[in-house]
Amino acid sequence: MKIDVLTLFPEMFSMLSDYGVIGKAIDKQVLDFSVHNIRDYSLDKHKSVDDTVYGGAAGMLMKPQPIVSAINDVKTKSSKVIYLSPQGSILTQEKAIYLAKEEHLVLLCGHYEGIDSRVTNNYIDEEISIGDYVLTGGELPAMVLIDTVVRWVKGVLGNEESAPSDSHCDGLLQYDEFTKPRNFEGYEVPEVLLNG
Ligand code: 21W
Repeated sequence: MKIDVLTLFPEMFSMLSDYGVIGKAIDKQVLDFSVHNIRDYSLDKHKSVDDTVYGGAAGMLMKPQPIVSAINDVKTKSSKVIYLSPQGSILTQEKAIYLAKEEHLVLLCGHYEGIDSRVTNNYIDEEISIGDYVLTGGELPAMVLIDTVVRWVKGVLGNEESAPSDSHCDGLLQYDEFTKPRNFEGYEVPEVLLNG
């Protein structure tokens, strides 16, 4: 799978590529991962990426030119372009499994008050939110999406198959789990679990 991230804060993504399961997937070349700074695509003499909102609303919006130039630079016929947006449909396990089947994801991270609607209306295949709370940008949501999608890609987890199909429930099962020691500060592991 190939993933390209478009963001104003590319450094934030080093925590994904430098550690853990995602870092290993990149090392194993199961995941081809690149991050692009939207500011590098600004044709403006000050490399500006935002501007005021028509109609007098407060705040700033990301302007279309740098974003669309960045999308056009990375996308191919087989790309799915996703905008991480508070207005998007909420990311679910089912959605993650479906996205893991895609060849190429382009993830656009917004900042300020969002992006010009001509971008969302004409250059984006899908808008995804990670939940009903307000963040300051799309970078953390993009990392959440990558983390949950990539573990469904074949070869990413230790075993050759992808995450087991019932793992939807695995982490949510309602039984307690214990490791050593058998007695921790007076708290015992239940007797029934000690043999077998
Ligand atoms: C928050 C962007 C609020 C825009 C003009 C004035 C991506 C996110 C985000 C953010 C607004 C996700 C508007 C869960 C999130 C994200 C930053 C307000 C309306 N336009 N999932 N006001 N929560 N958040 N836009 O915040 O970019 S996925």
